[in-house]
Amino acid sequence: QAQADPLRPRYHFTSPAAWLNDPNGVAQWDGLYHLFYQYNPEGPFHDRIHWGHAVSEDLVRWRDRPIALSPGSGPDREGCWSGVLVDDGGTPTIVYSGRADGRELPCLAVGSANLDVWTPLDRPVIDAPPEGLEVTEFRDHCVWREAGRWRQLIGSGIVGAGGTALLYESEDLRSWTEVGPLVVGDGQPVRLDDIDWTGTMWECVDFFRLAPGPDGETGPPDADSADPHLLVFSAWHENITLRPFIAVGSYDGRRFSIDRVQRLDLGGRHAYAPQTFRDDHGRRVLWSWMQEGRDDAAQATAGWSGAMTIPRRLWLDADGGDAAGVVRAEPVAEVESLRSLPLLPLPAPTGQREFAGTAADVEIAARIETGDRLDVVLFATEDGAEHTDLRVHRRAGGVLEIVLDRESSTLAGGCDTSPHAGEVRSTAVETQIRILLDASSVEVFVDGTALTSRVYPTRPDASRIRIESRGGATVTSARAWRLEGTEQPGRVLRP
Ligand code: DQQ
Repeated sequence: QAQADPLRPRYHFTSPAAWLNDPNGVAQWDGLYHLFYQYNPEGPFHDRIHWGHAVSEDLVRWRDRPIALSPGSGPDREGCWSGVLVDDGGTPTIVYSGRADGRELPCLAVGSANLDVWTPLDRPVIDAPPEGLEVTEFRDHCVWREAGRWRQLIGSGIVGAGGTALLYESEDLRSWTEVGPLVVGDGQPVRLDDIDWTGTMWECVDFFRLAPGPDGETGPPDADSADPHLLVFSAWHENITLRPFIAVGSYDGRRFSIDRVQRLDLGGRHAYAPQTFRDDHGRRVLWSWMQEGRDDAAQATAGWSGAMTIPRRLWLDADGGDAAGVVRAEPVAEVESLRSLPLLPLPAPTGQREFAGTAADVEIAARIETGDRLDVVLFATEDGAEHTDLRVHRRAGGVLEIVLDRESSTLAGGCDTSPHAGEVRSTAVETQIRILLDASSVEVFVDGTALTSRVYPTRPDASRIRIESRGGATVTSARAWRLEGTEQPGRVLRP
């Protein structure tokens, strides 16, 4: 049934069935890519969370592996929440957040050589959040080696102040000493003035260094390096505001001074809980969870919930018109290996380009001067009853803005049809627009600014894609391909 579902993404990673949320333990091990993820095999809802697992040679075609972690009888008996995979001198090791009696407990599991079989310790590696600090939450991990020791960040928040990441140190990954909050200001543990990115906690913190430039060197945090350090976090505000951010700044081995914070994805909760890793090509690769935007009843009927974004390469553009640089994202090049048929133009009014596709890769280059606008209409029916509208326009003052208007994206009730919008920081004369469509997902990249969303067209003919120039916007090139699915039939996975 799941395979016939027209809204189930075809070439994006989804769990075999039921529920998927955060990417976990993203890594390359002996050349093979590993994706672990928050998984509930019992149904399409968040409950007792396991770790699902899949492997890939190329980041886009995946094979399921057995469930890696299941709630046990110890500190993870209520769930195995998000965490990371580290190489402990050749031994695969997972650091994750166990839950027991409503408490959040940092846990550790040791893996077999092929990363299929995991043995958790029967006790947490940290018993409680730091004393003397009133924390809101305490979970999710970033672990690296620095100056001959292990270091770890745990996502947290300080009551009355906002989200933070708590820094710890260890010799052996099993016993940890607190160093303090990584982000500090104004004499407060953490003082952040904009609730929009502060939240009440930072989930899924991820910290690394990245040199400026399209091929900038990247690696774990290193206080001896003068390269910019980047902190990825998902601002959580009592479960209401859920948005991923990335902060650029400097790191002195104890503290991170933020120069600038930017939204990591203009789609907010639809590209949540991002995690990155450095792969063997030296790329900083990012995954996020494409959360659903339809109600629980629709997810229950579908039998599945959640997908991963296409992995993205991050780079730091020092020329983005901002001293601290602009973090850019683009789909990894491997996605091009899924391209099959070029999508051919359909008859359309003059000045428009129209074709059909619901699993597609669209590349547009355009000149958009002040006051001009380029529209790309997606998932449109012939009669216009359903359509999702991407608008890229240059406002007075030269600022380029993207809007994804979902108001008419579906005739179904219970779907989130609010718009997404934001600015693109770019000085490029020609704007590069890339769109990846997949059944119910839309990923847009405008000069490296990402906007991820979900839409739920109901009509079988909601497959038209139309490029329309408004004002003097000129399309200099437009190409599109169908992308082949990678779904494996009959995937069933249970503990
Ligand atoms: N999801 C996990 C948590 C994390 C949250 C639980 C982010 O570890 O904080 O499934 O979506």
